[in-house]
Amino acid sequence: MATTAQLDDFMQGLIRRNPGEPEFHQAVYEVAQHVLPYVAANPKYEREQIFQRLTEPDRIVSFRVCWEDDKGQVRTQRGYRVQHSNAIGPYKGGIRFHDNVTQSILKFLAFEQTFKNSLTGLPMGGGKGGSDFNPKGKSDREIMRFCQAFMTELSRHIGPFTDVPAGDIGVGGREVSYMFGQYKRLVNEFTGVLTGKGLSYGGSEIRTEATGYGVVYFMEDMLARQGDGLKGKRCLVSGSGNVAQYAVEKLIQSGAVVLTVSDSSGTLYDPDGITAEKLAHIKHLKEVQRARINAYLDTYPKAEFLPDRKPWGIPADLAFPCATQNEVLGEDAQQLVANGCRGVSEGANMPSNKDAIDVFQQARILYAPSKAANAGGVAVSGLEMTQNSMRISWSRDELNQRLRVIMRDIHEKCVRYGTGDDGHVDYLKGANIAGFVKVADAMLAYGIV
Ligand code: NDP
Ligand code: 2IT
Repeated sequence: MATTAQLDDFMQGLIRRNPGEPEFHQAVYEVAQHVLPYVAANPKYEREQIFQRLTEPDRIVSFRVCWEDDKGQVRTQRGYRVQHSNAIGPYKGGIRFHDNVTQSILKFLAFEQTFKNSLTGLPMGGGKGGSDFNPKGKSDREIMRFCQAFMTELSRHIGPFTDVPAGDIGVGGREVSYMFGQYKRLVNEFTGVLTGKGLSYGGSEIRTEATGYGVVYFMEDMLARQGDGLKGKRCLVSGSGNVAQYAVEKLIQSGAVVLTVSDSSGTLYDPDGITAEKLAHIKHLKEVQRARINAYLDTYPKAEFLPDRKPWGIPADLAFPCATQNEVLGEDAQQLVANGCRGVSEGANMPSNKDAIDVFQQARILYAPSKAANAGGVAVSGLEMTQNSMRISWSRDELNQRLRVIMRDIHEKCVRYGTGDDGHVDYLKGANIAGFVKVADAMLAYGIV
């Protein structure tokens, strides 16, 4: 068995080889703590150094992106694509536009994506890309020019059998469409090279909803295993973008009471609960007006805005972090647990830091890690690829049912690999090992490549 000393040694080597990349170290540690002991008990993986090889991305492309703003000024940004592993399918994963994007963040996201995509059961490898471009306050034309400039270089590195990007923070339907339009112009091919496209040009029903819906489906399955359900549960959601909006939608449909959403300026607390009508207003504020979340108060003045605060201090039964990495720290987790929170399902990637996860696990509450809970988005991206290859479009019902089944399968895989002797399920351990095994077996079959 791998010991704490072996884990420490392994991490020291990783940190030495990847200096100044704390998010990448954090993501690898989270997986290594479970996969190293598993590998030690399964020597075929150890002999072939499978996990060590998986901590080195296949390649990282980094490039200059120049564009012109509305004032005619030249702007220079950095673009990246981290192609982490194509062991079980073409590289697949989103593109993030946010001013805090670094190589470390994209390496952590690409690493996580490989395990997540494996869990979906679909043939997709892992990758992630993005830029330190800040889309906030930019005009529509500026967004278009940036997306075109970004794709002009990225187009050399992607393709429907090579690498299929999609959206992530700061990249939604509008940005995917500008990038798809530019790829089509450059390559002169109409092909499923991006997912999250518009419905009239190769996009899939349910892709917009998939991540948020899946996060709630996963919570539903965890609760059902304990003979419980979502009805009447008070829920905290962070973020107010794509994932948060559709998590809120599914929670409302399931009879839960959603008390919060948030953005980087603070938390909106609506003690009466966010209804379907209020959610429609949030979608309008965020997608059409591109306003800040506190604009909600202009229409619903009984709600409260808590500037610079996260939702985690408000008493509730369940929490759904759907904004960004490391948004739930140890003290946040302690507050949640002290207030009686019984379950956490992660919509964002790596929203809980190590201290927070320790708190959840010691309290033995239901904790669904992002690579399992938010896999619904990339799963429906995989179904978009299938539909593009077959040149057909499945119906909304068909896709929602497929999403539901995929989320249930992921839950079962986590239970299979994560159940301890006392019957308690460690969903993080289950997701890490189940995600690893499929990729590892493919790598074993290929030999040393
Ligand atoms: P959006 O850009 O649609 O929304 C992001 C939301 O998170 C906004 O409300 C934003 O607020 C908030 N946010 C972003 N960065 C920060 C920050 N540094 N601090 C506080 N709040 C922040 O992105 P998505 O909803 O698509 O993505 C949200 C999370 O879900 C990310 O972690 C992403 O990786 C993950 N995810 C997304 C999937 C998808 O299909 N889109 C699939 C799986 C995971 P503000 O506007 O103020 O920045
Ligand atoms: O983190 C994620 O899984 C995503 N941003 C979605 C990736 C995708 O290819 O749909």
